[in-house]
Amino acid sequence: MTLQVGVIGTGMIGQDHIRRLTQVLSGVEIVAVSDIDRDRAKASAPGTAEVFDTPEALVATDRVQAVVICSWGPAHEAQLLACIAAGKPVFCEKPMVTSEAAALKVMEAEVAFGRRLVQVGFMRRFDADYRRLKAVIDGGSLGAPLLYHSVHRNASVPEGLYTSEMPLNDTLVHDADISRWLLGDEVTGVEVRVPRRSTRGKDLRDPVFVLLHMASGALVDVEISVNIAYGYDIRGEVSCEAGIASLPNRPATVVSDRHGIRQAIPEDWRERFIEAYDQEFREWIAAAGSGTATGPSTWDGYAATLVADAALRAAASGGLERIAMREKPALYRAAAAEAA
Ligand code: NAD
Ligand code: ISE
Repeated sequence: MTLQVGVIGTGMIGQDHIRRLTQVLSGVEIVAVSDIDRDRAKASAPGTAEVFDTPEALVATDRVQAVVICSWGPAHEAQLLACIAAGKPVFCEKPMVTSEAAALKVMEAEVAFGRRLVQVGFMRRFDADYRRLKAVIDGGSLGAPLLYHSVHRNASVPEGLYTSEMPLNDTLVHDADISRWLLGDEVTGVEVRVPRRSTRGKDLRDPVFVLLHMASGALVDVEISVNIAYGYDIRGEVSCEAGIASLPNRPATVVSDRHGIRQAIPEDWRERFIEAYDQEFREWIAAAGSGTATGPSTWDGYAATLVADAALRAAASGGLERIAMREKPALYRAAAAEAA
């Protein structure tokens, strides 16, 4: 069976996901697109896909069986709620939403529906390097994880569109999610330090140094730099009781010439995580075809939103900002047990 998909938001990542859904993966067809910029939607529409004037009309049409949301974060809440109301599986790019109140609304709607429909775009969980790192930690040979060092560097971010809050409520959500997943833990508190600013960051708070306090007592430090020029560099190292486990440096085309030996560094997330996005959608297509979702859930989107909110408070207060999570609904407890 071919899954008929509608894509909302046809900007940078929307176009990249349209490419993989039409040129890389099978069992899927894009039948509809929508963007507030109608011309962009029209230019990105593959084959015979219909261009819809509103996301609501795209979600409502019978032709669309499942939805991919790639619009800006603040637009996700209404679009997710429309998909849940229509009972349609939906892949939503991170951040799932941009406030705790919105996360709770989406979670309550999905719980009331009674089945998982939402998959959040935390693609690192589908990356082979991160999966191998998790297997080592879960295997237990190194003992308990005590510290995780996460480095998240972007060569640049779009000026004007990427605002001062975004290192903490748009970029940090990846590190928050992968820390919870790798360590099998929850974040209970957040501290933020803002060092000397990079002059390349203009008005941005850049870089930032974040400390996540985990329920087990483990600590996670995160460097976020969003204008570091030299490339897109993602690193991770877990210090455990009896050893360390790290992500490899990659990708690693080695160039040797008269200037010496150099390794290429990815330009941005599209290159670094290309296989992870492919795998994330492979698994989504299979789940959505059965009317549900897999991987990062609304609960995970909610957890990341709480970290983002706490990080913004911590940047303002300079202190440790605590996080209080709701009790995990049975819908997500069941999903976690299946994934284990
Ligand atoms: P972008 O600005 O290039 O594209 C966003 C598109 O959404 C634009 O075309 C815009 O017109 C459209 N849009 C905005 N609001 C809309 C609405 N209400 N209805 C319909 N269309 C709307 O941004 P982008 O870089 O493609 O990012 C889009 C989303 O994907 C963001 O949430 C971002 O955080 C996320 N993202 C995730 C990753 C990842 O690694 N998982 C990477 C990049 C972006
Ligand atoms: C972007 O939206 C992403 O999600 C990338 O993975 C991240 O590295 C980048 O900082 C964000 O702006």
